[in-house]
Amino acid sequence: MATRYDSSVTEPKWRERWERDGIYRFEPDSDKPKHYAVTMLPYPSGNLHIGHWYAMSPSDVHARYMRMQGYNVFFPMGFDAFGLPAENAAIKNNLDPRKWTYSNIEYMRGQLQSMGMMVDWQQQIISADPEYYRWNQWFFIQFFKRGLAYKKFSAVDWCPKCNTTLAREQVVGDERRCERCDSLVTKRDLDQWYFKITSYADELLDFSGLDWPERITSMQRNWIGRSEGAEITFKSEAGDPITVFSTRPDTLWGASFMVLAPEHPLVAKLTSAEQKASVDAYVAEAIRKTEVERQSTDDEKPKTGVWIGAYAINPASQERVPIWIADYVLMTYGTGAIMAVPGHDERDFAFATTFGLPIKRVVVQAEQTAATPLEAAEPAYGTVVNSGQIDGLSSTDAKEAVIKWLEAEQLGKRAINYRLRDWLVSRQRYWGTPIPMIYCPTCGTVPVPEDQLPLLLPDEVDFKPTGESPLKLHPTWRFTTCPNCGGEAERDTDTMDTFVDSSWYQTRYLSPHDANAPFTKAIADKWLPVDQYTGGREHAVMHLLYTRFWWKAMRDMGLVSANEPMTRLINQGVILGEDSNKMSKSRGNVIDPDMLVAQYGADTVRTFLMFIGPWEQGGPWNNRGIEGCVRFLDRAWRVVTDTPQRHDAAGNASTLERQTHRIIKKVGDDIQRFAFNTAIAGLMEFVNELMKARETDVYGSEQWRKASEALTLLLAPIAPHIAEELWEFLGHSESVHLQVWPSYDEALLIDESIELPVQINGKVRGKIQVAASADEATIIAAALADEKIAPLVEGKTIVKQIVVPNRLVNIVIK
Ligand code: ANZ
Ligand code: ZN
Repeated sequence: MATRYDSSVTEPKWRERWERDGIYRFEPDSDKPKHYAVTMLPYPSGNLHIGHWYAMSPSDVHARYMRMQGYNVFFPMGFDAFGLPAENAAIKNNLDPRKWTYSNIEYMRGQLQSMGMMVDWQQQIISADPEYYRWNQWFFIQFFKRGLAYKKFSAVDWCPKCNTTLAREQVVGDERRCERCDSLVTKRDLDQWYFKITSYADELLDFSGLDWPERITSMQRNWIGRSEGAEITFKSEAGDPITVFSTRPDTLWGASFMVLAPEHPLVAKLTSAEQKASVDAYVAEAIRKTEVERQSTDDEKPKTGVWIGAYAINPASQERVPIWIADYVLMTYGTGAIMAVPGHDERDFAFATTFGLPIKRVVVQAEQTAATPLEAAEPAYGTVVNSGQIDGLSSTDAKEAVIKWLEAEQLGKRAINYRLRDWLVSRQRYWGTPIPMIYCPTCGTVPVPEDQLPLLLPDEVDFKPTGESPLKLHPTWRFTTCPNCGGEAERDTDTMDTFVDSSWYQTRYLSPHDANAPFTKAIADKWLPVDQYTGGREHAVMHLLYTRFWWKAMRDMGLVSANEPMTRLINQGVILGEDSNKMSKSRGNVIDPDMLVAQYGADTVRTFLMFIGPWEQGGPWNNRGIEGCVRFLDRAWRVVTDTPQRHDAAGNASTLERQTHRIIKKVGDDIQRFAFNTAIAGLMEFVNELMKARETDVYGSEQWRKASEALTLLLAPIAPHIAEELWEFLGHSESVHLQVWPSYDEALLIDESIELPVQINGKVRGKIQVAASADEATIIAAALADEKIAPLVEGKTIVKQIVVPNRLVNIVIK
């Protein structure tokens, strides 16, 4: 009889053995088919939380399963080590961000190792290592050379607390708060670097070949926001062309006024002397408001605006239309000017109503006529009216006709607009990758020569957030000579957005120490793209869009050949506190994984996390639930290792065989689709079946041995330590993690069938064949449908139906 299982002894023992034997070592050259699994790398905040466990350990289960399926699996891990928290800790506690980060990494690596993942730590990457960020700089320079990185002076979103610029994606909510610190975001004019993600906008809308969740692709689609329409040029009465973007060129005849964004460059020129004072006042006010305040489609919110004292000519109707400015028109979208069609656009309708401007119907529905009054804007497509030569066309056909006409008359052209903006990458902070650019008064912007990379971060800096990069305040760092002319020059003192680091890291894992290239081509050609990516869905529009952009840029540089970086993506849900609220220190509902591991062992924590519910949904933590998993693993342990008290009752080896084959199929299928909870539920049931079988003479038989081995193998991905211990107990010397996933026989999946006699009023009248596991309702239905029984009960009243399990069916009729 085996001793009780003690995770505190057994788990570290196996992890040491795995490490010693190198069973998880990356073998890029093996002949087996490759499977590259990546889970989003953690930020070294200092402590692993239960959310990390929830994201990573099930990913490890799938990776291990694929390995047992015969794949050469690579499942690496790293640290997303640059970023603001390190710098903020430095400011607050007077610590060196480097020390803070690297000591957190040391600690967290230990925590990660306690999970028992199949990670080869020799392949780890740390984005703050110069050997890593040097390639960020190299890519930056390649992007610059290819026109994918450019500098622009512009008003950018600025977090006054973090003292840095934010990418549009980092400004959250209607109130426009900083994603990190929740401060209200303001604007600032700065000279900034951008990556030209917009040049891939159309390609980024194409998700073909990707097995990604629909919610992620649709968020990306909305984020990119492609609108098809036309640019149409109106002319002011003085002859200045004013171009608008419209998705509804079919409504051109209904454009009864124009609206320019207050910042529009023509405002100053077109404004009349009489209107100048009120226009200036309005412009000053609008610039202070945030974009979202301005964009709000809230019906309650009154529309504001000012007539600028000028008119334009509608190029289709030749009508004279007044030109207004209003803050609901944004300078950052389209052309910053619109043709207002109040009959069919809600915002224009509200504006026209407020200011008494003409509202004209140019679209009708079936039950309407050209004279039907408009009570509100009617944005729906229909049939065109009151529009000269295009009257009678459907809105869709009219769009095409108007675009063709505009193009022929040189009054406009077909146009596509995107909501997507270029990726702002400059950050005025220290703890990031220095931007490898030099400004020479003679030669202009010159990249740092590639053989001088990495351009290292200086050690001694003052971190005080001043709004300027600490690199700029360093006494010497920024002063250099021009690589071109040798004259005095200055470095760019900003660092890169940390999303740069995570945009290509999956390629670096393959060859983390390559000193000649971002990754070793021969290995990358074989291993990329990533087959399975896992992580949180909060990364839908930043990381997951940036990494697709980066990949396409790498493809166009000839570095990779596939079109997408990660073929299959699965997002885990969120683990909530036991009170179903988000875990937070202030609520006191935070679950500490270290304590759980100390109390129950990693295998139990892994098992419970996967048992909580569908992985993609997440759910609340439950302290009672974990006890259930303790009992399950304990029973699994005992069923294999304990000798039963008695095992002399008659058992059925073929039933056990069927149960075994069925669970093999179920667990494999479930893990394959990341349905861990049902896989574990199935295993729990199987352990119960084994518990029963072991009290019978099946115990000790060949089939018994097969069933216990199958149980151990099926447990291996989920509870890798216990499975290893059981495997050894079963007499094997090679690791369970090097074994092949057990196979099943289709024929044995079909339920065993039994024969039941069917009585009518106590007399046997027939026999039926039903599945051994059939429930009562199925058995009765089969009995009533039987060709001998059916005619006997026809027209009679059934008084009672009795099923004696495994024995008989009795139907009492009158
Ligand atoms: C005339 C029109 C008639 C419009 C109609 C809509 C409905 P999406 O779909 O988001 O691309 N627009 C264009 N530029 C704008 C700007 N800078 N600020 C605010 N609004 C702007 O929206 C495109 C529509 O939004 C455009 O089509 C334009 O109004 C407005 F029945 O033109 B439309
Ligand atoms: Zn120069």
